[in-house]
Amino acid sequence: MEQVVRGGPAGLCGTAAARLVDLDRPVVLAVLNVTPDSFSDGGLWAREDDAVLHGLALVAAGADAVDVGGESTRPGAARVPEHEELRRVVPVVRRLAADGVPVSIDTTRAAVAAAALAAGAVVVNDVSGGTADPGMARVVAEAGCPFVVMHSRGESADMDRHAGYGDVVTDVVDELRRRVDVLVGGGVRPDRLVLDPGIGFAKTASDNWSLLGGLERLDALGLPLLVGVSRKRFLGALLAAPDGTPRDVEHREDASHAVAALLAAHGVWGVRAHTARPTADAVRVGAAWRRARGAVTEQDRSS
Ligand code: PMM
Repeated sequence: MEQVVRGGPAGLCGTAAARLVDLDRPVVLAVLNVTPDSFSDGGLWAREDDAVLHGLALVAAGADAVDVGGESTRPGAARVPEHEELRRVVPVVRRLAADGVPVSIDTTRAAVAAAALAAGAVVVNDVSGGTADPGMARVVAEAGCPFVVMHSRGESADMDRHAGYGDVVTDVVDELRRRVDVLVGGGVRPDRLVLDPGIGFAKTASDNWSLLGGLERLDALGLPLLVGVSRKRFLGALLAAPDGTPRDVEHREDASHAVAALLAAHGVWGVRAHTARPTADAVRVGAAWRRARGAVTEQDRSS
């Protein structure tokens, strides 16, 4: 029978992280933005206690890990100073990790990644794929932790200007391959890497769909994939009203869950999402679909 989930990254040590390996479905990485201005949950969890309670609630509802971010990456967002990002995320990471929650830190700064790892985070998720801070490779190499290398171009403030591709899948695959080479050259073990096509980052809606339709070509890079589509603009555009008004962020959930199921049916390693229970249900459906399809293919082969 086909494998349901492509092997995840190595280096997930400790009891909290042990929950992320050997699942029969993709990992659900739940978003916890400790920011006043993220595009869908900005301001909701900006207070430390609220953020911790929400993180625990996400895990209780079926998330496998929580991705804590202290800097909005929404297109056009301005950067926050490093000391402010540290102030936002470190106490939340520490308290969630102390409660046994596997925590991923969503940052492009090496110093924030290092502080979060010291506070108990077990994964580093960098939307710049290690390009924003030359110190990032060393931090993740020394920690030996899994590193999510997301594809993007430019910074949040100007990324929309960079959405120009020949063939978007070819370009993203090539750019990710180059990132992997640089990171491995910088001492990061290849088996620690997870790749992410960066849906919505320097990409048009049509680019995003091309990437989702072309995941096999990303699989060819031979590394586990994480994909985040939850509540993103391209879903708002897909679900637009007849007059062209995009569907508002709060009402993109069902579409987000539909894509999560399809991603699981494809066999990605992980899905990044704002909801826990419906996303966990969706990936279970997709994984069961994939198993059933594998079993049928197996029968066809042996008959
Ligand atoms: N998307 C956002 C932030 N961080 N990290 C990864 N690896 N992949 C993503 O698609 C991704 C990310 C933007 O969404 P948010 O503002 O809701 O967190």
